Amino acid sequence: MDAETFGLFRSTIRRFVDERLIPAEDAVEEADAVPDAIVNEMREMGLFGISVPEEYGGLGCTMSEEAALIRELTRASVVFRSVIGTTLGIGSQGIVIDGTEAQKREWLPKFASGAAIASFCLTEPEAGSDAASLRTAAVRDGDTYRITGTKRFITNATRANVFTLMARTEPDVKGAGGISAFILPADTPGITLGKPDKKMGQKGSVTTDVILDDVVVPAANIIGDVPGRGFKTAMKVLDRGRIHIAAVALGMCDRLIEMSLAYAMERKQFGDRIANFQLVQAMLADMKVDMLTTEALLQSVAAKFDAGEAVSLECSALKLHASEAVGRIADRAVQIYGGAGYMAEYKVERFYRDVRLLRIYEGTTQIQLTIIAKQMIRQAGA
Ligand code: COS
Repeated sequence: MDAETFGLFRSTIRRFVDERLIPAEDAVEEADAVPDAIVNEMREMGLFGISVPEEYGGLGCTMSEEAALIRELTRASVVFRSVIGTTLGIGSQGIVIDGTEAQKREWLPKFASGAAIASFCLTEPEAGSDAASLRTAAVRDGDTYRITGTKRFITNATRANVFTLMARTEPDVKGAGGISAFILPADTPGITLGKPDKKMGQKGSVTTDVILDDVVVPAANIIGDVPGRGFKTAMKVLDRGRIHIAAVALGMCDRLIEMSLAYAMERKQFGDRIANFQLVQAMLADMKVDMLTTEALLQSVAAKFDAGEAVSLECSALKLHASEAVGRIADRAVQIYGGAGYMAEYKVERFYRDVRLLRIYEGTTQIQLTIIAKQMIRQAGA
């Protein structure tokens, strides 16, 4: 996309956020659902196609461009981003990165247009941070596999037309090597969904269990058509996803700072606006520093990713920093609002709950630390 077209697209998203999404936030929280009308508008704007290469009908944005657009979008409640997030990110990227040409031709145009929604099924009841211990079994049966198991906390499972699903195809190989990634249409017989989870926050973004009971899928649906590579595919998808999550965090940083500054400049105590008190100023300044360091790190990691550099360590550092930074910013926002910050109508308490998930999904802060340290040790030994 040339700079002018990109700039126009970005301002269109900004207008959509200000005029359509922010005014709808309360209703979405109340109903615990994003209205279909908004999903359709996102589809018409081309938001589902951000990351799909142009040759498959998408906008072919670079990671840096995607991050800038997602930052813009997540000035509104992060649940709007969740509608498109799995399709342009973790649900589709396994196919983009490792899929065969036939798999790309079949699925990517549908993702790009928003005609098909994708979800990512890695986590299981007993396999969260230790993803390589997953137990969902895919047993070879002629030209097919029969899959049985349960996937947990699957975002957009209720909307999904297709799952990117990791299952163990070699029962004797423990750990990462025995796992394959499948493209699994959601209407395949044997798939049922659990009840929507009741969550701390992010109301409007639905997660459920995906239960698989002897689900038959063609062997040709293994991503890349090579069994045993699914864990690595998932890890590559998550590296990229961690940059995306940092952009989500940054959008929320922007919004929380905007709101806190406006409130501090308007709210009066002790005969003066609270923005004039140095202890409040310290909180505002700390928020800004957290935002700027996140912004700088995001731009640098996304640029390296776009240049094709190996940035797994950097993706983890970025995701860790961004998610912790927005957590601190949300905490300070509640503090600046004071009693009002604890009350639902002022919204910051909602964002405080919403951003808590960012430190957990797509790899907890603790997992990011272990990835960083492991890589440091590996690099030192090289
Ligand atoms: N890109 C490519 N390959 C990768 C990779 C990456 N980012 N990370 C690991 N791999 C490869 C390794 O090179 C290794 O391959 P070899 O056996 O050929 O050497 C294989 O994958 C296994 O890696 P590793 O030994 O590091 O796996 P572990 O089980 O020790 O740990 C962690 C993997 C903890 C990093 C992984 O399980 C993880 O990211 N957990 C968090 C999962 C998560 O984010 N869940 C969120 C839910 S999805 S929203």
